Amino acid sequence: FTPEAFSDSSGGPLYVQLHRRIADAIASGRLKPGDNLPPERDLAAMSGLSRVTIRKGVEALVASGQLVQKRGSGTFVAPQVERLEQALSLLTSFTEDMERRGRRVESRWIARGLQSPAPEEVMALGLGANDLVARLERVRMSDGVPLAIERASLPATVLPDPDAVDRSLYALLEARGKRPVRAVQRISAANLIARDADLLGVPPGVAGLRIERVSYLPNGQVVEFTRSLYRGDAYDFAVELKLSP
Ligand code: 16G
Repeated sequence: FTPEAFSDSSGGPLYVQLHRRIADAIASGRLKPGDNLPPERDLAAMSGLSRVTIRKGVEALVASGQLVQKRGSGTFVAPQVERLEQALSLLTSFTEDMERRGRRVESRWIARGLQSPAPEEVMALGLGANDLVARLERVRMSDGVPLAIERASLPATVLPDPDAVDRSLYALLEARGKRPVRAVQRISAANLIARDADLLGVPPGVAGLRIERVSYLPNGQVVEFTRSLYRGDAYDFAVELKLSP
């Protein structure tokens, strides 16, 4: 961060140059997760840039999740999560996916109970006018790291007692002979709004993946309509493709 490193002409706005230098230092490992960034005034003295420029560059890195600011103790390189590769062709549960990797599974309950369904739940679950829906809302975590927010809706006929779900919904359904055997899943991009970002411990606006799963019993009855938000920095989804015969 010497004054020579920042040129007025070639590299675009100065705060963008600063942003790029810090991002490069993180990518190359010269700055490591948990490292404390020097205070704004020291960075200004080292680089010859104004404090306003430093602040702008740092704020952009906080917004993109590469730096975190802790009140009273400064700015740090954000902890990195290990990316998980998740196969898309198997109908597995979060608990199974994590246990297969030898990871600890935890969930934080946000809400659960029997309620009147919203229009999209009526549609997805094929409910009648007076039917109830069991809602399970959890933050799914592994080894202490929040990975996804999951909002599952099931017909009350399938799950009349949402409080019976302990660790694994699929384990409970399996024990009752109601484990789904087929599902349709849709994945799309989403920027995480403040509330969801907060639940996942990431800055608002960062990239997430919205996943919708509708699962079926062998007789075609819908078991669950689950809407999840996965951290974009934690998942790679993989699927094997074959040439059609
Ligand atoms: C997975 C499923 C979710 C299912 C849950 C059950 C996706 C996108 N979602 O997270 O639909 O309800 O597993 O997990 O894969 P559990 O058995 O651990 O409660």
